[in-house]
Amino acid sequence: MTDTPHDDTHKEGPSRRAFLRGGALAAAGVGAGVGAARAATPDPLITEVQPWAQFLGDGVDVAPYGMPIRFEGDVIRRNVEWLTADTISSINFTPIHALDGTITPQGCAFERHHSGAIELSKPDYRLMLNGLVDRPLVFSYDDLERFPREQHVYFCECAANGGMEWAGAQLNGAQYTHGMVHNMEYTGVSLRTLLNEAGVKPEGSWVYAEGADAASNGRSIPLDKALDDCLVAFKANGEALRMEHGYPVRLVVPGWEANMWLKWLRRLTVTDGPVHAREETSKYTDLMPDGRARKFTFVMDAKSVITAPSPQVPIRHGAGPLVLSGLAWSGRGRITRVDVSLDGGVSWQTARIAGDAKPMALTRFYLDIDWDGSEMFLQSRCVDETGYVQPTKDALREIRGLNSIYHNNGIQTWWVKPDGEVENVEVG
Ligand SMILES: Nc1nc2c(c(=O)[nH]1)N[C@H]1C(S)=C(S)[C@@H](COP(=O)(O)O)O[C@H]1N2
Ligand SMILES: [Mo]
Repeated sequence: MTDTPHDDTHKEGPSRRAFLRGGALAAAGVGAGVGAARAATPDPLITEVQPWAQFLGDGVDVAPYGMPIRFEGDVIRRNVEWLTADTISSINFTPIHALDGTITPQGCAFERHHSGAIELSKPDYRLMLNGLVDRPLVFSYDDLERFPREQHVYFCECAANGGMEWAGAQLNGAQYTHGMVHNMEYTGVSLRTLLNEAGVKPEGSWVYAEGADAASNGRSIPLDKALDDCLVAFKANGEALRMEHGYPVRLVVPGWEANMWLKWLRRLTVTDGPVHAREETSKYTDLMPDGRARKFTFVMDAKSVITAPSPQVPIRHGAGPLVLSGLAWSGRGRITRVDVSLDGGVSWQTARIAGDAKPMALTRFYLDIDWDGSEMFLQSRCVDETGYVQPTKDALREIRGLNSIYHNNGIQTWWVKPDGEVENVEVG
């Protein structure tokens, strides 16, 4: 799906004609503002020469590597103190409520470490590929740069994203309920290329991947997936990976839970089965009500959330034109449709998907409405190319009970109050 132009035929939104009329009236100096624009009244920001026009700005040598302007100082990763005992083995959250588009800047993309982020230089970097292969190999960073490269945009979502919401609405902000996700454009070498270089023996059926950090975070990946679309990546969003995202090299496992996306990738061992040597290998399971556990739930099911308005982004401008903006993604392919409800799932309207929906990547959607100022129960529900429809939280609980932590892709509800404040709630 692509962008549809915002025009008079779009029933739910403020009409373009209303905007134009508002502009014309304002220019003529009559009437109040119509639509989202305001009528022209004497305003010192228009009529007076401002300080920034009276002095010279910074020279080109002031910021060799630029940071966001200080007014955007709130758009940062945040952690929740009570969630973990320390910040070394912990997680923080992407400020998805404050971002737009689909690409997550590395500097505010969530981090999850089991033993802290490590500083590993390119000269010190080695990747070993061994196990059930014809030729065990070692690659330096420079070696990796000599293999044919690929570029893809993918989301990376921790299986625990939304994990605190199983028992009921808990954390008040899209950043906290859905912010264990980021979306970057990766450059790297196909894992298939490296595996073919080493020659996988016929008995090989899994690849055990380990990181260079103290925890190593060893994870087993089925060989089919390793040969399909996994990337050994060294650039994200055009520049080197940041330390916290695995500099200089990380494994990208498209659509699958983030714990398999090994950072500071150190070793790949081809095995004839999954390795359970480490406690973490069996950690990411979903405990069911009867005490049994779902295992190998690698794919991240389709999910969506309205990022604004949301608890951290209340409506400040009152009734009238309002842009509802959100993200949708699926580990099984492209997002084909997103529906938005203003009344807690009673009625639905189809949102606009912005740009091209890429497979296994964050997809931006918008719905332009004319808010009448009454309370709303905002929800979004996405559909992916397999036809899978994002379920309600209650539907998930019916199957999984309340013991789960991982893989909560249920529909989120935001209660928008008449004063514009927004709260995380559940309806039903
Ligand atoms: N080497 C290593 N890789 C790792 C981890 C780790 O602790 N060490 N954590 C995993 C988990 S659980 C997640 S959610 C993702 C987080 O990636 P990010 O920090 O780039 O967001 O990295 C994964 N890869
Ligand atoms: Mo994770």
